[in-house]
Amino acid sequence: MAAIAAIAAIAPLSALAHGKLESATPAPGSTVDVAPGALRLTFNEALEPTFSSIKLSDTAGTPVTQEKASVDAADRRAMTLPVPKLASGEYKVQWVAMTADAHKTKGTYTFKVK
Ligand SMILES: [Cu+2]
Repeated sequence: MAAIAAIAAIAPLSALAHGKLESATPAPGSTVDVAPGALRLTFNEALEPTFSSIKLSDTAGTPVTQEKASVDAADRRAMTLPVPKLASGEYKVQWVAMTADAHKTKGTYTFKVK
């Protein structure tokens, strides 16, 4: 019962919360053996596709792809970015997330390809 009450108390707050990155593939700060075919970022709330984006660049700041991120139709909290075959090295992910309340949040993280 206490748990249910706690969830009920939290629910209205999370509906108003700003977009927050909950998980990503590859994970922030990780080193992957195999270059990913796509990045997938999952947020705490549904995203507005028009104003949400992912930019992937190498250590020199050069964009790795001109492709645009798309929101997953089956799970609107997730967006994916197809990426070309990545060489070994470090990559920087810059994301912008706009949620249904029109608030924008952004963040940056890196991952490495072995
Ligand atoms: Cu908000």
